[in-house]
Amino acid sequence: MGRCSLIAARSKDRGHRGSDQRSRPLTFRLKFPANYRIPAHWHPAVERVTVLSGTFNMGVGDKLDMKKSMPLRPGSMMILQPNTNHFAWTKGEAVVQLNGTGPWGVTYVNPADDPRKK
Ligand SMILES: [Cu+2]
Repeated sequence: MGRCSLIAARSKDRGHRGSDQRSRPLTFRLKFPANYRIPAHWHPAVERVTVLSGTFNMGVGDKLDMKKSMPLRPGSMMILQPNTNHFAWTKGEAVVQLNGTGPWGVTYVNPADDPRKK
């Protein structure tokens, strides 16, 4: 599996990997390679996801389930309330913009899925 790369932001990929304790608006633009998986996780604040290119498949639930996801195409948006377990995956490359507000963080439902521990 390739790596998700951050295209534009002031910090490293904190969208799905790290945290930011400051209270401020955050924007991350991320490029996901084909066949990428983001295991189920949640954030402490609202996450607004806008797809810029490609198809980004997202779903809500405690476990990544490709059958329970929705394909989001360029221009589509998904808004997730705080503490909502969600997951995503790609088949082809996709570029996505995340907007959130700090304090920001990511908690994986299954701690073993946490890429920061790998
Ligand atoms: Cu998320």
